[in-house]
Amino acid sequence: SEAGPPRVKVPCISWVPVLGSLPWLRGGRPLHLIFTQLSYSYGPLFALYLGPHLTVVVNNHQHAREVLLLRGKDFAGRPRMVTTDLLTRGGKDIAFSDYCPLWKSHRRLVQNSFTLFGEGTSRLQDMVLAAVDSLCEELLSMEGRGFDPAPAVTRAVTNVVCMLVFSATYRHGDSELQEVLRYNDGIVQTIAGGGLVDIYPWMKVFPNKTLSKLKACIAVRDRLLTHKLEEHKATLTDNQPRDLLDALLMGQVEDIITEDHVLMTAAEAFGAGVETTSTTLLWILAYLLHHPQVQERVQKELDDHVGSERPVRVSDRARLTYLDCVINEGMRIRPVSPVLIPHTAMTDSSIGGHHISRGTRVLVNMWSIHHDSAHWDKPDLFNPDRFRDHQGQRVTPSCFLPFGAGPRVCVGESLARLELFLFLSSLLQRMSFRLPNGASPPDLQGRMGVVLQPVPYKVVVTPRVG
Ligand code: HEM
Ligand code: PLO
Repeated sequence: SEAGPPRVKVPCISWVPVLGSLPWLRGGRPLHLIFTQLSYSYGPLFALYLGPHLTVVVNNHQHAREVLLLRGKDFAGRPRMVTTDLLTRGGKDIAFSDYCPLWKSHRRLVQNSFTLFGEGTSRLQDMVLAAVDSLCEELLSMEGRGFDPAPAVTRAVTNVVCMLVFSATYRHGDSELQEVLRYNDGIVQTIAGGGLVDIYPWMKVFPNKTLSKLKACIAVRDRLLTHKLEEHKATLTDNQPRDLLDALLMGQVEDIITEDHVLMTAAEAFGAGVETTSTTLLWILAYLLHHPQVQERVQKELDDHVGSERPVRVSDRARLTYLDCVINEGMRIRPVSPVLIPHTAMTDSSIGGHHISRGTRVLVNMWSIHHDSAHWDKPDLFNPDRFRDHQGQRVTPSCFLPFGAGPRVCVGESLARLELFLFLSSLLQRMSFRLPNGASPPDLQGRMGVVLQPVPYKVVVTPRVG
């Protein structure tokens, strides 16, 4: 029988006032790597002070399951952070809003709106396929030359999100699209240098360049989105919603969800939709350059099940199991969000029998869970086959959680998976990627911005003759 609440405390790394444990963290390296290193000496569950904030770091998957699923509600809070408060008007979005009844209905509304466009209709597929077509055209026009695929990929993914959120279709070089790309880039550069963990909350008291650039980019974003919102309000009918913005406006039945919330949701779907998906695609391409035989196997699978006469469709997904494994392996080995978004304890609770008091920040280090050698054979090796069994059936290990889990699980997971599938299958059906002559393969360390991204690299594209 249990003898009351657990009293055992989580082992804590040394700390000093103001700086917290910072002097004990070998600076310069990304936090997920520092945490993984610390877990070797302190054990998989340890605490530290990030600035003034008591933070517990979870490095093993049983503990992660307690935090995200078993006691998901206890840990469903979000801390306030200086930059994300600016970004979301004090948490009027989904990702950075604290847990409360309003957030719950807001999140449900967004989820329903996604379902409306995502799984339910073929419209999303058509949108993605249109964007993929022009991406392929653009990439193939570079034939023979080495180039960085990032700008074209980002533009294509941005186009999909623009269609999804406010029905805009842009032609190459459109000035509004350029504006979107520019402000988004500015936010990405300024919002978080080393992940979304606010180690320096005192930053806000000093006027600084980064913060003013962030504010300027947010102002551009808000002007553009407010314009879209007004247009949508003026042309809204009782018919089918045309896009996410319509769906949000129509779902605004009770006025607890304000226009600010609608605006912040659109902005977030945007940011989340672009950064994560394009970065994941670029990681997978980088790994394919390192492992040409994996690319060949995907192409063989495409030839066997789809051929070259017609575009790949969502309905092909069930048969293209190897491609699915490649996507999963990419998200395992390089999770774009290696410590998820910080969680906070809403009440006194526990992890692994250790006491956690209310208000404690909790970081789930998905990086160390995805590289845990107790659960993965040679975790540093890119090996898509680990997601299939001997009969070629898909397997999903329980220590694989690139989208998180529980009450805070990513709301865009099925949209993201659909995009990753359609983009990669269409690209590899029509072209092959290789290194430019004499170039060394891409650096796989990556660098930590708002997401973990690959260092820019170059590819050469050759058309596949069908
Ligand atoms: C949250 C991963 C794509 C919207 C998250 C979280 C992760 C994640 C790890 C945090 C979970 C947590 O804090 O416990 C990914 C990955 C993606 C992806 C790997 C693509 C490969 C998308 C897309 C959208 C989206 C396409 C929307 C269009 C969101 C939102 C949240 C979120 C709104 C916040 C949920 C909440 O706090 O309640 N995602 N995501 N994501 N994601 Fe994604
Ligand atoms: C990316 C830059 C955009 O301009 C604003 C934005 C909104 C939502 C954020 C996203 C940024 C980065 C990736 C995030 C996403 C919410 C969920 C997603 C943090 C900051 C992940 C990977 O967790």
